[in-house]
Amino acid sequence: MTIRIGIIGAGPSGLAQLRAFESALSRSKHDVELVCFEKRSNWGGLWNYSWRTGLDEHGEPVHGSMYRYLWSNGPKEALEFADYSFDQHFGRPIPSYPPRAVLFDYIQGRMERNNLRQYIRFNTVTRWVNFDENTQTFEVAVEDLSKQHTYTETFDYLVVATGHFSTPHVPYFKGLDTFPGAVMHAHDFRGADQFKGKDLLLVGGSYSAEDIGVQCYKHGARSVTISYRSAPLGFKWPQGIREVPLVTRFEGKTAHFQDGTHKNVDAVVLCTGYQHKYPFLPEELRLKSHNRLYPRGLYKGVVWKNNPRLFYLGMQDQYYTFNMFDAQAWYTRDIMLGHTALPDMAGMKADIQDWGRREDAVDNSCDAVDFQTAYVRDLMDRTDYPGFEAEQVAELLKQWLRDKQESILTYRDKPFRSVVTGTMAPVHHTAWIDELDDSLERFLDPHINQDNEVNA
Ligand code: FAD
Ligand code: NA7
Repeated sequence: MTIRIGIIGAGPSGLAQLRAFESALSRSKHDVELVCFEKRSNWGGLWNYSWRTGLDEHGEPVHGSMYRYLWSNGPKEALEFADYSFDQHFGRPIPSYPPRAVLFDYIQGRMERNNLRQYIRFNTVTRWVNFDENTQTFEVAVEDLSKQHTYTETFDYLVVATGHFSTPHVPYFKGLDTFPGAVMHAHDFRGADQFKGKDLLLVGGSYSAEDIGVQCYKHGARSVTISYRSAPLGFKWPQGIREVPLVTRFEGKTAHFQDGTHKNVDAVVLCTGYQHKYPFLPEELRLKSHNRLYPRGLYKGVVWKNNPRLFYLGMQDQYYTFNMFDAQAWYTRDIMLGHTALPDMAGMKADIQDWGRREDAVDNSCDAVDFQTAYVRDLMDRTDYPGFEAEQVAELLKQWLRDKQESILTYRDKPFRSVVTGTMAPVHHTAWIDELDDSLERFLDPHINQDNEVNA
């Protein structure tokens, strides 16, 4: 009997699931039918940039949180697909920190090469999921947004790959309602241009505050003030960026901070993180978590313990991204194909508790890298995903952490060696701080030399 598998989302995680199945199906025959629902008109998830904010052309919440001038915030060698190298895709070595469009091209290349678009129903949003205990199947109600047509399909297994950096977490600070300038969440930030010459306040102490801060500095903001809750990011900031404790209230355009200081600002960007949100799932199937390395309730970080026919991909806080999604997808594929058996409920619970204890012992970023490396290694060892040296990637990620401590404005200029091909990346033709053009064409232009001159 044909096994029907539903996948929700065609971002890097959902695409990893399609690729994992395709790799098995190309080697031996399995009676499997794959259907991937993607609410947007193209694949790539967050890497498929949208200028839109708020609601999209169909009146659906805009998924995208990425912005213009977004460059990879970690070395590409830490996320390289083990079955599709950067060298293979671009035909030559490229620098270690590509802009968004280049990574989108890379994600897309692997899918096109394997003809995987055929499985995806674009412009199709998942509205509701119901699990039928009698038949042990999922009824998935979706809407074809182009045709405004709603229908239901039945699946034996369901994979949720809708990402968790899309629905903003928006706290209130006293006086924000009468703040006279722009107030937005990082989810709606689309580029630094509008803050040129402005005094900007960012609230938050993690990746979004760090990156939006340096982007706005680079593109000409007059000042960037980063207001943290728990701890400062602590980088050696250039003049023009500083960190202050949490904002307590706004009076007009004046932001007051916990340490009694204040600052007049023109705009506020709340870099206060995202919510796990799965409005299409009933409560008994819904993951409830904050952004963490090991969301509870998921065996091996992917199997919904209370219903092991349901899988979640990519729901972790992420040091590893594309290659971790691959390891997850290969593992869930093997469960669905019956190649890997799951332990009983007690066994799954004990394993979740064990990883939970290990997560609780994580004390700093290096520990977090080691934790996620061990997690990826555990998954890879259970599948035939073409193994990569995760332990070498861990060293590379720790170097990246040190590079950022050394210089938050130049860490993106460093090259790394691929653990997949052994190739050393070239140094980019232009230092990141001087490069205002984030297009693929300019990044890959072989005629621009390191003095930023164009050779014939
Ligand atoms: P997503 O990329 O979010 O894709 C989810 C997909 O599901 C989307 O296409 C969406 O339209 C679809 N979807 C959602 N709901 C529904 C529904 N109801 N029905 C149908 N389809 C639906 N990672 C890095 O490795 N390097 C970086 O530099 C980096 N920078 C980042 C910068 C920002 C601002 C953010 C927010 C994240 C960044 N990330 C980065 C991490 C990012 O999470 C991953 O790279 C990756 O995009 C996660 O893939 P995903 O498929 O799990 O989720
Ligand atoms: P993160 O990494 O989840 O961080 C969220 C930040 O927001 C974190 O520093 C929180 O402070 C802060 N936060 C949350 N609530 C508040 C309130 N109420 N007040 C002040 N500060 C708050 O999200 P990011 O958006 O930075 O990064 C997500 C992804 O985007 C990441 O993977 C990158 O690749 C890009 P805390 O430190 O907990 O005190």
